[in-house]
Amino acid sequence: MKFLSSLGRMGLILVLVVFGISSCTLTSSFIDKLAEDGTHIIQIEAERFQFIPSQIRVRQGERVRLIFRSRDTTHGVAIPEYQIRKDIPPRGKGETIVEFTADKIGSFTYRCSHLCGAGHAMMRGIIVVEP
Ligand SMILES: [Cu+2]
Repeated sequence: MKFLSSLGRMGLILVLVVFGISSCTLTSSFIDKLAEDGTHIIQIEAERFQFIPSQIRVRQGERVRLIFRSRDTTHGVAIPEYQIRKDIPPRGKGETIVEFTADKIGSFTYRCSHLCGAGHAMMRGIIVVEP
């Protein structure tokens, strides 16, 4: 019994360590940095039917540059709060850059604006603008 519970505890620790490592490598493989001029540059990948990362954080007043790349087919990005709507070319055909100044605090949903398949309507992401 004692042996089993310690085995369970080790398993739990192992899961936490593996999960921690994989989530670290996931986030570190994406660009999220400040350029010399202060522009907040974030790279987002699009695939059926999600944006990765699905949530990004910026500060109010920041100039934000989002670089979208597709992992599969043509997608799109629409951010109604900033009057942005652009297509994202298919994998290997380039990237789509959108820029705006995050002047409003809050959480804003952006979505895919190019019909990409059955889950298209669920393809969304969140931009959190923090004070
Ligand atoms: Cu879509």
